[in-house]
Amino acid sequence: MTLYASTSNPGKLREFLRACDQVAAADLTIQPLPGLQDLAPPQETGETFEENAVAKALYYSKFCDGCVFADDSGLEVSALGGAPGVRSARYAGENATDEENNALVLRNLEASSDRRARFVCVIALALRGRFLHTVRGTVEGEILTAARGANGFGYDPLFFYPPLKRSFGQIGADEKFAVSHRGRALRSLFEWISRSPDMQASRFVG
Ligand code: ITT
Repeated sequence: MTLYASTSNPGKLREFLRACDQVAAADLTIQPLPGLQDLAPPQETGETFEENAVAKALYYSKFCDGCVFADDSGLEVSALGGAPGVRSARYAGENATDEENNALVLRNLEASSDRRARFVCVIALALRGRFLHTVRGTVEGEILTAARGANGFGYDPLFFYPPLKRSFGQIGADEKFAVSHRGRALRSLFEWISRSPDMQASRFVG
């Protein structure tokens, strides 16, 4: 069965495509949603990761015959009351770059000794406009006082992961996927699919 990844974020897509080899459940494979770059992106107006992930999955699944999934994810910083949260991609403004978003997080945390943060990833699965399931993955860490490393994307260079004593910007893609919010969510999704009789039925196979 092919699952189509509906994301416009190249960092997420890279992780999903590479992950597929790692998670490697029987006969499950991930491909980019064909033609996504020609579609207008859906509005992300939800107040939760779940709402946004479901809205994106439902929207994109209308343009495809197979199962489509969408990822809504972001960084929750304790001292910022959970911000940037669902606004992670647009924290410093509508078309903000990763560097601008990272700089704003550092600036807003300048006076804070509480550096606790978590990444959250919610993946929603849909088939031809019908909602199927969501899964959630999280990972706890700390916000550094300056970026470290150039791997990954988004807030990775600011996110220190204590068990590995390095930031997500300093670890490799496979190491990140083994512990990350996205890796956890995707593994849950694969488990759910492998346990779901409906998903095994041929009418769902894209
Ligand atoms: P799509 O909606 O098309 O998937 P997007 O980038 O707009 O792309 P989101 O609305 O879910 O996706 O925003 C997620 C933001 O959270 C992303 O742009 C990063 O800034 C941040 N983020 C999510 N996962 C991350 C990760 O693994 N590492 C670093 N930053 C991450």
